[in-house]
Amino acid sequence: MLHYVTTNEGKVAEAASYLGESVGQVDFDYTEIQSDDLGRIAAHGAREAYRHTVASQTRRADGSAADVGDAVLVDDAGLFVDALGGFPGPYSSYAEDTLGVERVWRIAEKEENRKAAFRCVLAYCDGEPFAASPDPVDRDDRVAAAATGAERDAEETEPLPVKLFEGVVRGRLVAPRGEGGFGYDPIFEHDGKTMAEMSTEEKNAISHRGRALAKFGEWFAER
Ligand code: ITT
Repeated sequence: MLHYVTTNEGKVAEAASYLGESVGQVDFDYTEIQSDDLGRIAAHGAREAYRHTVASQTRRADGSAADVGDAVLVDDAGLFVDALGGFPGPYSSYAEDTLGVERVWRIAEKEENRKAAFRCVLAYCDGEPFAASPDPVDRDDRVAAAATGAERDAEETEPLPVKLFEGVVRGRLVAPRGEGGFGYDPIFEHDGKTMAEMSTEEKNAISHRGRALAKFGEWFAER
């Protein structure tokens, strides 16, 4: 059983559509450290989530008890607007909560260059080390822990390697269109359609998350 650790139902729907029924949501709000590197944020989250699952009985989306110690997958994503120096980037969730998607569009609308990228990093941890492969492994437990002031904890526990899978899609910002998807989907256009105008399958075929899931799925099948 693979635990998809997120508070965001939209992400789970996309992951389940890609990876099938073997994925269960763990609604665990891990600490998001401050960093401009999504990989570092996701890796820190995956360690915390893994330690959380081994320490406690977690629950699947359907309410049944999940096995303790199963693998976790954390998904950290963001919208990076070229003309705004990558903003909101790692602060996308904060910007959505405070400004709202419509106002992010209003800010971007003033710019001549409306190009943007969506990035997603999936961070996988099952407590075991990894063989060499093209996708990077984050072993920087102590540095990430120090950023949250949890240095002592990291020193007292075994460092946990975390495998990272990244996906990127480029597009441009437009006035909101479409009813599907979630988050910034209505203002992000790729190939003439906003992501909110795509079905889950269409979005997965080209999206940052779909691309990261494709890399992860191929690697996980061998694991
Ligand atoms: P978790 O951290 O619990 O997974 P979250 O929604 O806070 O949930 P992120 O920090 O990764 O997740 O999300 C950053 C923001 O980007 C947030 O406002 C999301 O709604 C948005 N977002 C992430 N993936 C997206 C996607 O595929 N399409 C549109 N918006 C997305």
